[in-house]
Order: sequence, then C-alpha cells, then structure tokens
Amino acid sequence: MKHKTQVGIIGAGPAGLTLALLLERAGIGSVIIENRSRDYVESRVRAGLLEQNTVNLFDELGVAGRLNKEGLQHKGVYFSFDYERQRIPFDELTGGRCITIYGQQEVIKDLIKANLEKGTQIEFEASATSIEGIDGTTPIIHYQQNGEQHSLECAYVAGCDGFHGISRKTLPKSTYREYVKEYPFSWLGILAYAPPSTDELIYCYTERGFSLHSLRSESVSRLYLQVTNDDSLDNWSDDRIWDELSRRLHTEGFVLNTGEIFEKAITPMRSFMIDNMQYGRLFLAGDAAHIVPPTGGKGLNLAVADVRWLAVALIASFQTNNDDKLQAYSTNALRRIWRAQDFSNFMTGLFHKQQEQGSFEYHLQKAKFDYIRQSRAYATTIAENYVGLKEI
Ligand code: RFL
Ligand code: PHB
Repeated sequence: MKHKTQVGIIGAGPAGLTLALLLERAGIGSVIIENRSRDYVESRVRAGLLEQNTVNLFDELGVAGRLNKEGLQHKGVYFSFDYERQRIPFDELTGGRCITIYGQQEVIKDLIKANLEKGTQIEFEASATSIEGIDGTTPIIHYQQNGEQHSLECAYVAGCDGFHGISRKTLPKSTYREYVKEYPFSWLGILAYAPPSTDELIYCYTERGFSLHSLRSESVSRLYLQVTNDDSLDNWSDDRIWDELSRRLHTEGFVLNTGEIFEKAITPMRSFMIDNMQYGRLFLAGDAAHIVPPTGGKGLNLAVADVRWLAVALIASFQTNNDDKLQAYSTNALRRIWRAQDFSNFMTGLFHKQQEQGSFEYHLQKAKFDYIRQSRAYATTIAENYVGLKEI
C-alpha cells in the first residue's frame, strides 16, 4: 500500500515521538514507523535522568503533566570515592538548574498518548526495510507490516531508529567518519521494590568497581554495578547483587534498603559517533547517530536535543522555503554531542575501576575527587555539564 506524509519518521523512541509533536505544533504532518509493538516500547526499561532542558521542552509541548507530578526533582548529587562521599549542589552552582528522575518508559507512554491524541499516525509492528531516493525530492520509506509491503512517500525522512536501525546504514559511507570506543566493562542494572536508601543519586568508585544508586519512586530503586564484559546474569543471584551493592555503596552510617528485584539486565558500555548526520533528505537524530556510555545520563537528553533543532530546521524549510538551518543541522548538533561525549567519557573514567588500586590511573582518578572538594570552579564545571548546558 502507498501512503504519503510531509515527514516520515522511523522509530518511536524519545527522538521520533518528540519530533512528531514538535512538527504537529507547527502544523506539519508526520507518520511514525515503529518496529515493535506499543506494549513493548512502553515497557522497555532504560534511562531515568532528565535534564532541565528536556523537562522544559516537554512542558512547552504540554506533555509534562504526569512528569511534573511523579518525577523526582534533584538539586544535587553524591560522588563517593573509596567510601567517602561528597555532595555536588548543582542548583547552587548552576543558578538553580536541576535534574528530574522519571523513567524513560513513562516518558514514552506520555509521548505516545499525546501523539495519538493529536492525530499523529504511529504504525506499530512496522519494520522499515529501506529508504529510497534520499538525494531526490520525494524519498520513500519502504516498510513491512503484517506481512504486507508498504511505502511512505515524504518530503523528508527523520532517522530516529536507534543504534541498530537502518537510517545510519542508508547514509553513504563516504559522507562520514565513524568513531567507536568500547569500554572493558558493562553495567548490571536492576529495578527493585525497595525504598531508595538515598535522597539523591550516588555515583561511587571503590576498589570493587563502580556502582550507582538511582531511583524511580518512593518505593522503587534503580541500581547499577560495574561488571566485566564476559559476565552473565547467571552469576548474579539476588543475594549476591545486594551484597555487592551494599559493599560498594558503604559509607559510615549508610544502610542499603533491599527488596524484590523485578528487572535485571547487563548492558555493555560504548561511545559511538559519526561526524555527519545528514545526506540529501535524510536526517539522523538520537542513538541512530551517537551512543554515549550511560554514566553521564545523557543519551535520552541528546536524542531530545537533536530533534528540537531538527524540528526548527524542518519547520523553517516548510514555512519559509529556507533550507539554511537544515544544511547546518549536523554541524550544529555535533557541537553539543561532542560536549556530551566528552562529559560521558569523563564520568565513565572517573568512576569505573580501570586498573589496580594504587596504580597510576587510580591516583589520577583520586586526584580529581580531591580537586572537586577543593575547587568550586571544578565542581561547577562538572555540575553544569551534568544538568546540561543551557544553550549549545
Ligand atoms: P531508541 O529509544 O533506541 O528508539 C529507536 C526506536 O526505533 C525503532 N526501530 C525501528 N523502527 C522501524 N523500523 C526499523 N528498521 C527500526 N529499527 C529500530 C526501535 O524499536 C526503537 O523503538 O532511540 P532514541 O529515540 O534515539 O532514544 C535514545 C535513548 O533511548 C537512549 O539514548 C537512552 O536510553 C540512553 N540511556 C540514558 N539516557 C539518558 O538520557 N539518561 C539516562 O539516565 C540513561 N540511562 C540509558 C540509560 C540507556 C541504557 N541502556 C539500556 C542502553 C541506562 C541504560 C542502562
Ligand atoms: C537511571 O536512573 O537509570 C540512571 C541515572 C543516572 C545515570 C544513568 C542511569 O547516569
């Protein structure tokens, strides 16, 4: 079957869903093609940390009702090194900016609901198989749904289909350079019915490895452990997970609340980048173009920031026939993405055990923690990157 729209969006993740709302607000039509079922994307457990800019944009789009009620606003964060904890008061250091903890799957539910209410068509269980004619004027997305072949003709294609999608593979290889950094460790992440043992997130380095205490609500904790890349969930009974977390998160007086673990997964850590995100009428956004290790909490926020600028550029093209912003999209987006790549890599290096306790690498890590305690300027640098730079 043949279909037609103004912007064809591949992927109903944070990038694709936010882009559709931004376009709809300007009166521009789009159709979203999503591989998975609605139920699957609404329950996929991932991120949880929203920067101020992201929350502000969701507010502007009128999709932050539940987020403002149920999201947990944090004004600081704890950094631990060798069982000593210090707090970075990022609101004080950044003129009142803060982060909000709200699960990505909740964001997805809110965005899907708003899109459907506004009449945007989302084709679930529809797998994009190829994109034709990106260097012409009417590219076509070919997709399969219920065993049938469909085609969606549009003026522009937004490739918001994540790291494994087809959009990046459609960009001519000669138009970009690829950068990959694989880290020699992974994260074992859990969700548990356990009241958070902390009021704010704790990032923690010990000789046993990294750990992170995050949360989702007053009764659900989200915690992570550094494990080796060849580790397996089979090696991690619930008891072992809690025992390891409580050893790594230990500081004087700290008690870790435990409870039933209802989600467990191991995720490898990777930095990935391409230095061009567009060709002809195809524009990439979010994980389709870049992956950051999760230590900085940046992935979802970058995806949303990409489409915020892509929407401005697409709207200018439709409304005033001026393509200058579209031509500059990639260059402008890459500045912000490289900044987040650097910060995510910095946070990953700061907190993960890379070499033996007492090694040269260890002392460099320790020197940074000592400096945070001494220098308001250094703490401010970390804080402003953590909450997200205002305009970049
Ligand atoms: P998504 O969310 O991967 O969405 C892409 C969508 O495209 C669909 N798709 C296709 N659809 C049709 N046809 C095809 N051929 C398709 N191929 C793929 C997929 O089914 C999917 O629905 O990409 P998007 O929108 O760019 O969003 C990126 C974010 O999801 C990601 O960066 C974050 O989850 C990363 N992340 C974190 N980000 C943060 O900002 N803060 C955090 O605290 C944070 N913590 C995390 C994270 C990611 C993690 N994992 C599991 C990788 C913690 C973890 C553990
Ligand atoms: C989360 O709550 O899942 C989370 C928070 C901060 C991070 C990564 C993940 O840096």
